[in-house]
Amino acid sequence: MEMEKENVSASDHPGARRQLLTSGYCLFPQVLDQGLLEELRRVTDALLDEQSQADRERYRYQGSNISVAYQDAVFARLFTWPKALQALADLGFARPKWMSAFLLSKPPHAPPLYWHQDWWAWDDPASASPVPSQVFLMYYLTDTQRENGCLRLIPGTHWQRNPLHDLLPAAHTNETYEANPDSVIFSIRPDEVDVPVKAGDLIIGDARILHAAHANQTDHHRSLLTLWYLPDYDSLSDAIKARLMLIRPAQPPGWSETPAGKLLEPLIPSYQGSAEPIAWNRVPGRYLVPAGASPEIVTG
Ligand SMILES: O=C(O)CCC(=O)C(=O)O
Repeated sequence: MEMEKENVSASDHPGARRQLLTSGYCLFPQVLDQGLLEELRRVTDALLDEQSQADRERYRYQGSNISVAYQDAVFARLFTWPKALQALADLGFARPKWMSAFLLSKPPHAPPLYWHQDWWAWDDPASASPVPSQVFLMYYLTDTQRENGCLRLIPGTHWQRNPLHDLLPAAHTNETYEANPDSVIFSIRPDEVDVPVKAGDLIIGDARILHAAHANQTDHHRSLLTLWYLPDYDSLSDAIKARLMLIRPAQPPGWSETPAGKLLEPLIPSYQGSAEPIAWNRVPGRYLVPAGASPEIVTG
């Protein structure tokens, strides 16, 4: 029995859900295969070539901020990748919906990405739940380490207040895009951890967690696909569902009839009700637990 336990991968491990709930992220090694990785590198490199100079400048801290959805059928394969959906199911999320995805690619010698969190419905009581309402699935297309801009995060900040919360402006606003490189939003934090990965590993994280990325000090670009999912869509409030209908990527005409469209269709969220969309609020507020509380508050 013990032997079996030692051989299980992170994706089978019951500890992965506990880690997601208490620390705010977990790692599933080698989820993408080489063929898909190569196709993704080819398609994303072409998208990067098409970027305008204005976008390169505006998103210099992200490296790029390109919404990816319907440009190429490979993305529908990625969003519905069975090993990733299995990882979500192993975490207890058997009926997820896909929300959006972005290509963040740091060119050679690019600056760090600022600290931020990505949840946007902080007025909804679900913001206090130990279970995430929204998760990222991050796939780096190259191996990462500190030198080429790996992910950094502050464990536990998805449920617990941290001194950094008081220092950050709302994420992804002009204040962050135009921040000075010596701003506190780029600071080294005492409680941060690096999350280096191999290409094709999958990091699943809570949208509420504080995270950032190191500078890319190498001569090679470092690409990341961040996919956003609603892990338990049915449980979301109508106000959140109504807002999601306003922000989802627009499908090109006829796309739902294509093989890629049919593949992705079961993961597309829908809402026919008449609720008022919840306000867009990226500032974490009363639903975070004060610093000093025990993680038992999360797992019970
Ligand atoms: O570039 C990175 O490594 C982090 C990207 C990120 O913060 C995000 O996608 O929300």
